[in-house]
Parts: sequence; structure tokens; C-alpha cells
Amino acid sequence: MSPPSRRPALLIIDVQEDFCPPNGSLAVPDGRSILPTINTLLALPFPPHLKIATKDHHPPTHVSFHTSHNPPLQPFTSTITIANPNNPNETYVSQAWPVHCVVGTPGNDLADGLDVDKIGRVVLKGRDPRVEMYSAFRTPLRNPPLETENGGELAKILLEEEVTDVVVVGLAGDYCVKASAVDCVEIGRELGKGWRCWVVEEGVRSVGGEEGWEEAKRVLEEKGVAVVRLDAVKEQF
Ligand code: VGL
Ligand code: ZN
Repeated sequence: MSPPSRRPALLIIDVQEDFCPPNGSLAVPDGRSILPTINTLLALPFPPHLKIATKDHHPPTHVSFHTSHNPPLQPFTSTITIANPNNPNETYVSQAWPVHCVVGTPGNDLADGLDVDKIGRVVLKGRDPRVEMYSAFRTPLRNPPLETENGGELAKILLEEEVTDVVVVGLAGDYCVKASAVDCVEIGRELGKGWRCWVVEEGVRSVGGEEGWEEAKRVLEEKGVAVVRLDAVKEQF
């Protein structure tokens, strides 16, 4: 049992068919092997509606797709400079990806084998075709944390539910999991809440494999995210 002062949420990032081998268009190496860990976490006593899954939910032409550019870019290796749709002088550098998680396609579905009956709520991300969105909380433009147009929904839930701790798993460790966990700590701080963030290592796989994960882990720990093993979470929550 968790002490009464704690109110934990489980955040399952982008565990979707397109990020899983063998058929996903942006398959993360070994990505499907995280399912047992996530299903174990889903069976722990988190408040049911705070077992939250996010989905990367892109329209057919999204700025992050290599095919959305003319001439088309190289998936995985080309960088893209993306402008703020509301202020073209403000830009950020991102990366070109294979077409993935398009709304209405099988690759957008939550991964087969995930215990979806225990998921209390789904938050969609990456819906704006003009904006990359790795973090489930907000875009790289770092919009105000509660602005609903791009993200905002997740921070609002954590705030309204008086969440204290956020346990994070999913795909990919070196992209959307990393960005979401870092934002969880930073936005928690911005809102004066100090959300504690825990990333469960067995519940994460990375685009860059183990090397990608080691680098992501370094950033996470530097930002104040606790990277832990499943056993530690089982004991605490
Ligand atoms: C992701 C690349 C592009 C992720 C999403 O979920 O990590 N990576 N879109
Ligand atoms: Zn995406």
C-alpha cells in the first residue's frame, strides 16, 4: 500500500503497433518485450482512471514524416527545421521519421497484448500536422503547460487529480518517454507541484537500442527523473 500522502499515476507512452516489431513502420528494437512489465504495472493499485495511455495520433501528412517534404527526406537521419505556425521566426530542429501512427490505420492501435481493459483513459498527441510532439505534455515550442491546443490535457489531469508521483513506461525511451518524463518534472515545478517522476527500465525500449537508452538515462537522471527497476515500483505503489 502506498502511504496516504501519495497519489500515483501510471503513464504509458505510445505503446502502439507502429512502434513494435515485427511489422511496425517505426519499430523500436525489442519494443514488444515491454508488454509483460506494463501489464504487471496495470495490475497494481493505481487509481483506475489514472492509468493513462498516450497515443501518437498523426494525420496522413505530418511534418515529422519524411514523405511530407519535397524532395522527400531520409527517415531517421534527415533533420528538419520546423517553424512555429503562429510565429515563423521561431523554429526548432527535429528529425524525419517513417510514416507512423496515422489516424485510422492499424499501426495507430495500442499494441496487441496490452491489457487495454485496465487503461482508464487515453490521451492523444501529435495531432497538429504542423508540429512535432515527442512529449505528451507539450510541443517543443514549450507552450504554457495548461494550454489545451497542443497538449495541456495531461498536465490538467495530474493537477486536478492531485497526483504526486508519475510512473512512466513505453516507447521510445530515447524520444517520447524521455521528453514526457523530463516535462513531467519541469511542468510539475512550473505549476508548483513538484511531481515525482519514475521511469521503469524494463518497461522502456529505445530507437537507439541500449546505447540510445544509456544516453537518455543520463539526461533523465540529470533532470531529476528517477530511473528504477520494476521491483522498486512494486514495493512503493
Ligand atoms: C516517437 C518518433 C516520432 C515516440 C513518436 O513515440 O518515441 N518517436 N514519433
Ligand atoms: Zn510521431
